[in-house]
Amino acid sequence: MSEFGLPEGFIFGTSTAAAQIEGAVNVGGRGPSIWDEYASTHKNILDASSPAIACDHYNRFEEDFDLLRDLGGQAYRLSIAWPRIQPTGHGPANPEGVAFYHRLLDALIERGIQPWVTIYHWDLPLAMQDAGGWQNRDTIDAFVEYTRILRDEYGSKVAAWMTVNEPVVHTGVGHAVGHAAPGLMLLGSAFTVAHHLLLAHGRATRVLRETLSTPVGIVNNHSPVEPAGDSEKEARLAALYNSYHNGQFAAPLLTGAYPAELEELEGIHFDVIQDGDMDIISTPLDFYGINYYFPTKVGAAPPFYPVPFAPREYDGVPVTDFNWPVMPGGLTEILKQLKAAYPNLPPVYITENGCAYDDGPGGDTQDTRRIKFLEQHLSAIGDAVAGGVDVRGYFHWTLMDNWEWQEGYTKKFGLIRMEPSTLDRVPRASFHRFADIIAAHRAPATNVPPVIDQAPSRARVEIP
Ligand code: GCO
Repeated sequence: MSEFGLPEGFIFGTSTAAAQIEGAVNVGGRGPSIWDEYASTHKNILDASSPAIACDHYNRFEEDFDLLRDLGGQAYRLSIAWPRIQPTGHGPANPEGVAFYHRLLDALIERGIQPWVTIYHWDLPLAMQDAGGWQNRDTIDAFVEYTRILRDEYGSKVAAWMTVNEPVVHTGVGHAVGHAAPGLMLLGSAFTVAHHLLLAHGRATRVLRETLSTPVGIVNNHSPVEPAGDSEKEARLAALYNSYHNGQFAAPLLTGAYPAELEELEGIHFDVIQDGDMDIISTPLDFYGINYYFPTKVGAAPPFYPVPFAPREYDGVPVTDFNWPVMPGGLTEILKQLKAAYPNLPPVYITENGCAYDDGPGGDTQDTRRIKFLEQHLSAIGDAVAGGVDVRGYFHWTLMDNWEWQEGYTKKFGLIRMEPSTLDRVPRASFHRFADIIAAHRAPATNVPPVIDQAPSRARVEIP
């Protein structure tokens, strides 16, 4: 047991996504993705930046992985950009893209770091979107082909596979309300997208297992939900939001059925589900990835709102630069809730957790808030472990400040400060604190009193 109540064998790492760090969008035969398009056409990025450079990790990954080695974690979660492997989402693999990820994986392995690979972290090839994207069931077949390429190329190098990242955010923010790529406002009918992403997950899982015995999981964003007040109406809205945010993804994966009450939401119809789909979606998982950032308080929506519920702020709770409440207890709570709701929950890894804080001039140069956030969330995991949840690892979001989607470079989530104008990397105090936590956890326990051997040992006998 560590300082935070984390079990022996618990692994530590950091988590990143291709579109947020790689840059080099026109290099090596990569095709455009929906995020390149969203950032350029829709002018929807807070600081008008784009993923074109991001952290230039494409050219600097050796330097970044040296820092990762200094951090000392056992594992690193990265994503592969589909448009680098198949520029249009179809057809033969692009040799330069394939070679790039071989170099990347080799560089990790050489440094003794396990590569944990996300197959899809939201960067759909743009040509696929033009053909209907995730609303089109054919995209699932294309995803399976893409997965087969990754399996055959990288199967011997990858330590764990994660099929899809946060389908709830990609569906809700990207396809229901249009605040992220591909910028569609399908409202309830975005349920088709959710269903297709889950099916893509299930089919990819089966394809990986045809030839590999590597663990396979999915990554879901989860948030415990509470009602804003104690009326029956508010309790009902909170339950409905819980079904939308958590149940819509956990239930089909772990029980083979969507929560029935989802159909109460306008536009959600289960008639997109075809025979056999739920069996594929509920293909058993080797592990379950959870991204946790904050809990959600839910009240009634104002008039003309497309859904009946709306989030409420927490009073008197500190917030990050993203205005997200810092509530580590929510992590313990959601872990316990998921375990109670799904007794067959496989071993859990926290695949993302982190906070945006600027430590620039005038900011928190000691990085104390990020350190506290990290420590409190590790303790929250320890509490869940003590409560019987099998949590086996923690990936901090994220290694270095990156291109934070619609927020551009304005939100600083990194253990390493990355200056967009110079691309310089400078580890923050939280990097050093995390390195110490990892080292202490990995080192053999030194605070255990030595066992006193009652029987005279040979050495003792030999002493004159
Ligand atoms: C996610 C997002 C990350 C974000 C992070 C901070 O998986 O949640 O994929 O890419 O950068 O959540 O907002």
